[in-house]
Amino acid sequence: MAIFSGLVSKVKNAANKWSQGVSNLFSDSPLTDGFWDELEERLIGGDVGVEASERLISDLRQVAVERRIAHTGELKEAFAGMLIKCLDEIPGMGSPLDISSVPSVVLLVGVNGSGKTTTAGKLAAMLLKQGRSVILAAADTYRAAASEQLKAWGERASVRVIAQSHGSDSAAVVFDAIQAAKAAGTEVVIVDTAGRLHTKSNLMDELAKVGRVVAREAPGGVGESLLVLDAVMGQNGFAQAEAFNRAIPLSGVVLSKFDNTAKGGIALCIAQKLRLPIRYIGLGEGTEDIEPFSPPDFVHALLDMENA
Ligand SMILES: Nc1nc2c(ncn2[C@@H]2O[C@H](COP(=O)(O)OP(=O)(O)OP(=O)(O)O)[C@@H](O)[C@H]2O)c(=O)[nH]1
Ligand SMILES: [Mg+2]
Repeated sequence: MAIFSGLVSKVKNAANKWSQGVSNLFSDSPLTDGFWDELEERLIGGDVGVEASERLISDLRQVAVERRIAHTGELKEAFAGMLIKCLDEIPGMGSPLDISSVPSVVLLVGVNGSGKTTTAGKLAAMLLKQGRSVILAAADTYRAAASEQLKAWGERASVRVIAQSHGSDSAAVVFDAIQAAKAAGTEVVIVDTAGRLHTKSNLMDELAKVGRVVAREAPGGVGESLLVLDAVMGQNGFAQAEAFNRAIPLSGVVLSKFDNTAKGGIALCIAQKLRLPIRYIGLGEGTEDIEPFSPPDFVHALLDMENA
């Protein structure tokens, strides 16, 4: 049953006081103006974003009038439905990796420390568990310890890691990895790229070059390019998305470190502002701490509701 799925229990554990605060607003209390003020404050305070919060509240007010609702608890179901709709209206929300061509290439991009290498390791382990063959490409050739870090993930998951020496061309590493995958018939190449500030144009050009190599060498081109966004950064992480999208068209977001944020509303804000699907959510530092993003499961966990 979906209610026991990893996402629900992990989000419930992680979803902290913020979501409890929102959830507790829906109770036996009479519906007063104070409820609307408090709901708005909590949504905006929880990183849902001003525009999305205002829209949600105006829609919910309409429901309250139409249905002549007297107690806040009667609005909870409708509110959950609105949150799910907000997320579901973005095409591809929660869809699994497209690994239809062999080899398929999955690029992980993002600013420094967002969780790319960890996500690469987790996704490799997840695909392996699904019976897929995987190669990891250590395209972070900047940071001295980067390929060692990826190799440790490779060892943990028993996945081959293609790396070159520190300072070498990251596009060359990706080229090598694709050739190795072709030679071995490996189904998926997961590319861990270097963290980069989206404002550094030379680094963004380098990413575009990696994209061109993948487009040329992989049969399906850039299958997936996922922006790994740190949930703790909240809306401060948004400026980067546009710049990354320009260097390499993004196919979605991995929302990492959700277990560390005190503001679970960021997922809704990503949907509204970035119009990019959240594909996976990171909920810890361990191999298994990644889950496909399911809007109904996520919202029901946030609002502490049973899944329908
Ligand atoms: N709690 C928690 N920690 C995470 C998660 N994902 C990554 N981390 C931690 O965040 C830190 C940075 O993760 P990395 O995977 O090295 O990030 P990165 O984007 O590869 O970093 P650079 O290569 O330096 O740009 C590490 O300490 C990870 O263990 C997550 O979902 N939850
Ligand atoms: Mg890294």
